[in-house]
Amino acid sequence: MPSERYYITTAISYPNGKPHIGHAYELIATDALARFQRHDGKQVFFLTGTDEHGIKMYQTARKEGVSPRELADRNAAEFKRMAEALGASNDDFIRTTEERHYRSSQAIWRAMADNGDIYKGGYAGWYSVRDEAYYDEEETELRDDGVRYGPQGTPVEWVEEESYFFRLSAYGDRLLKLYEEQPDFIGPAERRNEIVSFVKSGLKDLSISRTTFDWGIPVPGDEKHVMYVWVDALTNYITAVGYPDENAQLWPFWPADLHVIGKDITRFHTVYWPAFLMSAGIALPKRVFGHGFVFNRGEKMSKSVGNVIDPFALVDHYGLDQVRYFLLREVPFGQDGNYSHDAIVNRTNADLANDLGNLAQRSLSMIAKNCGGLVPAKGELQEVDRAILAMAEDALATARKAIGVQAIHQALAAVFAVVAEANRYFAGQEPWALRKTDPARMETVLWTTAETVRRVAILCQPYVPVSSGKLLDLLAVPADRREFIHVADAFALTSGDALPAPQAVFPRYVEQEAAS
Ligand code: ME8
Repeated sequence: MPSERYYITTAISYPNGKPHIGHAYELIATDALARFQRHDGKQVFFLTGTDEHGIKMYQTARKEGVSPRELADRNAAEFKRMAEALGASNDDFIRTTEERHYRSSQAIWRAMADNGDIYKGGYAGWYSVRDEAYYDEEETELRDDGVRYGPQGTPVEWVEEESYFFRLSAYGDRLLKLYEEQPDFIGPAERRNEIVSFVKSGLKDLSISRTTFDWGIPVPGDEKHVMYVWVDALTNYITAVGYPDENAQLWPFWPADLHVIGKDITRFHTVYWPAFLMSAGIALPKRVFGHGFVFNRGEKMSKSVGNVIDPFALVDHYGLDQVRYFLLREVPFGQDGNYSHDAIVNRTNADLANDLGNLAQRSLSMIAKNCGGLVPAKGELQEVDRAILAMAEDALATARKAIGVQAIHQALAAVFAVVAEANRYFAGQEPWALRKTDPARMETVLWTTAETVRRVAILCQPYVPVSSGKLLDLLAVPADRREFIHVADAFALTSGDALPAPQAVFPRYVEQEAAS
């Protein structure tokens, strides 16, 4: 039976430098969302990549004395390496300097031109290289330092040149209609409100080509111009699924279900991008979610971590699943958040090592000792047993609802509420005391606990895939019984099945300074 398709993307990062924690955050969150849909039975296509053109790349390369292509090659390799280090399950990694992307960007340009939406004119206005964005004078501010700044706090410079324009001004009403008819198009709600009022205030035509440098995709028919980097950048989402070849194998994935981006680039994704697509006669993505920013709280972390902004160092130091869990649990998705050594250590030790790790370790080692290393005999279940098992099963529905609106932290909280309750259950049932008084009941309690751990481990896979996999291995759950449908009673642990020797899955973080 062909399953439902789900197409999800991250923003594509500028490889003008090495990846930082913000890039890692976005990739981890999008990976969790992608994995969730896969475990929920969908056919997922998950895309990430690098945005390699534009004046920022050009200027950085000049400063470093290398060609833009060399700079892009060097750093795109780092972004790919980061995707691996973070356990990202992306199905493709697009680089905008690839041939397929030139073809696709030139095709969308022609489609917009054929629709009468592109004309040649002259541009004079403010440009931020850091944001690769044009701003209206009213959006800029001349500060005491004599420098003019744009709305994101980056310096702007006056630009005057011949340029092609996109007739964005003609799309205001259609965009407002889109936001109204498809209220889920922009999330979270604050972002939607900002964009609606931006569009209501009136849209100007958008300068979409540059002539002062040549690091970009040539404008079809006028090679003196290169495309404005955002025209080509946004197009990556359709390039990867085969545009302009609508018979491409992956094209049925379009329109994308979800573009995950940072809040600073919401305007590009919810105003320019749908307008370009409308103009070119291409279906619109279903939803754009603008997540918040993560900041270093500024405290010194640990000597051995060195530069903690570096995602590789974070993963090396704290462990992959620990970093993933922390970022996904601690920062409500959509809001800004902080990360700090203490906060990561606290989540690692309290939630992962103490709550989930100990639950698994204590129940599995009792099983190893008292049940001959076999799944315990499940006797008649009591109300308490049924309650914890039902809670674990119900967490799936709660998580599904939360993930539907990208509330990743709530989905995780629902699963960890089960873990907390399971610990209370285990402590309350005192299986160690039952060992003497009622061994049959002890086995039922241990079975119930192990079965709860199985359900929790299945549900944890999107967020902490490596550790969840280890837990499922310890419960001898076959690889083809790890999807969300398998949380149900019908797939519960079978008494008498052999289990491997238990091992600790979630190590505690021990302060190195103190340990040495
Ligand atoms: O914006 N916290 O690239 P980029 C969280 N090439 N997210 C952050 C962050 C932080 N501290 N810093 C950056 C671009 N991000 C364009 C995108 S898409 C067609 C083109 C997020 O390398 C940022 O919001 O500056 C964006 O979603 C992504 O990282 C890449 O940022």
